[in-house]
Amino acid sequence: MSRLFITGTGLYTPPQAISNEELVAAYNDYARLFNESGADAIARGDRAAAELSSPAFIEKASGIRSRHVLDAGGILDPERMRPRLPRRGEDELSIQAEMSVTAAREALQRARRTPAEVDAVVVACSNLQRPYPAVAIEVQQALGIDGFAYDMNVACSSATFGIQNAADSVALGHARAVLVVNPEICSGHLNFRDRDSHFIFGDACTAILVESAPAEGSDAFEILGTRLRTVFSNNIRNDFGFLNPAEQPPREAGELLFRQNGRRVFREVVPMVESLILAHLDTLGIEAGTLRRLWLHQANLNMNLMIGKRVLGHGPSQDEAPVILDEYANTSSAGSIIAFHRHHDDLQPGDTGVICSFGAGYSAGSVVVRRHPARE
Ligand code: CO8
Repeated sequence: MSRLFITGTGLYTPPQAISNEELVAAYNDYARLFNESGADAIARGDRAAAELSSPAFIEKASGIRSRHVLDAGGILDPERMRPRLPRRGEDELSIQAEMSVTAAREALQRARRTPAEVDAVVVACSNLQRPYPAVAIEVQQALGIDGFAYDMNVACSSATFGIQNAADSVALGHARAVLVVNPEICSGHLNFRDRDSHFIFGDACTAILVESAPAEGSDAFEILGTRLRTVFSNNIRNDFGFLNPAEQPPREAGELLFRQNGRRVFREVVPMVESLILAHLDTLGIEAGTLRRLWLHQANLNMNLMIGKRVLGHGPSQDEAPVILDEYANTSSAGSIIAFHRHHDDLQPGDTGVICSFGAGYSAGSVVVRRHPARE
């Protein structure tokens, strides 16, 4: 069996950001307008009043302080509450392809590789802006890669599932190197009028290069193993899809956006992730106590502290399980990769860690990596 490596990662961060305070001010303006316009119905008991949101609740419940987004103006407009994205022509690069190309170029540069040395592109993310032609093929063309490309979606676990696909392709000799990219535009799929979830997500794109032999001076981590798990659940769901216009009766607008039962997700996913990581480490003969770092999916700070404690046996420090959701919020599949991208330079040759995603499906993925010795 050939050895497999993550040899470079990249990150695209949208320049615009929204703080909790700005987001809540816009939401509360919307809620007041909603209550004023429906005052009679609310007084009759025919309609529930919209309750106000609070920055203190958001930070305490989730650990989120801010989020990067493609367009703050549209989201913060209480009459609109969704991003305003200029429509692009067929002769222009699509938004997701543009984000992907930026992140992918950084991953290639860190891996000391050129597009000519890559044979495949996998775009793996929660939401694709169109079904076809695949965004991955557009990225392949924009980068000048000769080979094959495809899109895939496993919600928040798309990146780890994509890494396993890439590792399999390299191990089987179908590609010398595979680029996995995760262009997450969560703001397009979030209901900014829903007080329970309006604060959860942000936008970003990550890229990962997987190959069988690192180039000299690359940023390499050996993949010791990957393990995936899925268990069906309706607790995180959206029903946006091509059959919507055909369905009778039509769905409510809110059903075509993200919705979840956050408490149940928290309760059910924590033990699923704990057992996935511990069983995976056991198979590889690695003691959890020897792990140098956990790069966990970034959905909720309290969730990550609990998973870290159950895996490591003690509450994890920021050094042991870095948190990026204070700045980025939940960026779906990009979250654990942003944590890895931002927090791996200090690892020493031989240090071992776990990249772990979890989310809708339910889905969870564990990628155990070890810092490769060859490094400038
Ligand atoms: N401001 C003030 N108060 C609020 C607010 C608010 N914004 N929202 C809720 N409250 C109130 C509630 O009304 C409730 O009040 P009361 O106690 O009087 O009933 C109280 O605060 C507590 O509410 P909750 O029980 O809902 O609060 P929690 O402590 O459970 O925190 C969280 C809510 C933060 C959502 C938490 O449950 C959580 O993060 N759970 C984990 C969820 C998770 O991991 N989800 C993964 C989803 S991501 C994924 O899989 C990708 C999907 C695809 C991408 C989609 C792109 C958009």
